[in-house]
Amino acid sequence: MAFGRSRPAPAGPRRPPVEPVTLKILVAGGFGVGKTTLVGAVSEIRPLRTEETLSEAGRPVDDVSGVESKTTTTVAMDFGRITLREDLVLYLFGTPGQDRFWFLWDELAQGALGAVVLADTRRLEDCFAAIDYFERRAIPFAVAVNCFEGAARYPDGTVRSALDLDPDVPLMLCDARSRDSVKEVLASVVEHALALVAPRPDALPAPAAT
Ligand SMILES: Nc1nc2c(ncn2[C@@H]2O[C@H](COP(=O)(O)OP(=O)(O)O)[C@@H](O)[C@H]2O)c(=O)[nH]1
Ligand SMILES: [Mg+2]
Repeated sequence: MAFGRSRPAPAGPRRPPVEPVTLKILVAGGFGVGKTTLVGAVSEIRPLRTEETLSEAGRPVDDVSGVESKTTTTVAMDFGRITLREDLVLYLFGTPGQDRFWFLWDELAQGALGAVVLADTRRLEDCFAAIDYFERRAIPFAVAVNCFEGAARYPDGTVRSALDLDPDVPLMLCDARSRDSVKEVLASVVEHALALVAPRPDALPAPAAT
């Protein structure tokens, strides 16, 4: 589950250095829902954006009729890092939005602890594909509704049933531009994912009676 190691955080005067655990979290959701914004809001490193220009390879699948001058397609991938706690560092990977980059999702999903699915209540259906993807692969995820101004607010139950979420999937509101808000979302994903992978104390056999 650990995705890599990073350098120990600087030690305090008396405390031994802490080697943080590093975990990989995916950030998914429809186009324009705020993935790049979310990664940028929390990342301690300048978010890396990989721009790939695919012209020949994309020609058969990119419908450029009417926009014949558009001979390139750009895919941007977001990557960032955040120290959630002294001993816990997250690497964030934004998933590409375009349908034909699903093969990249499989690469990105390797070793991921969990995922955030960003949703916009004005077009909830844009995140169905991401939810399906994580459900099928049993990758723990939380849904964060990015609260754009002007988007209607709905009760949790309404959003849950529209997305057909299992009751244990965390659902929260967030502002992808706010570091604190995004940190809360990430903490919730980590907590949810760890609860699923770690044996629960109440799942342990009861001690034998003496
Ligand atoms: N008002 C508002 N705008 C946002 C929020 N999150 C993202 N945006 C804007 O929405 C647009 C799309 O966001 P972006 O992060 O690029 O979406 P992506 O396609 O999922 O990466 C950008 O212009 C952002 O500035 C938000 O929480 N509130
Ligand atoms: Mg983006």
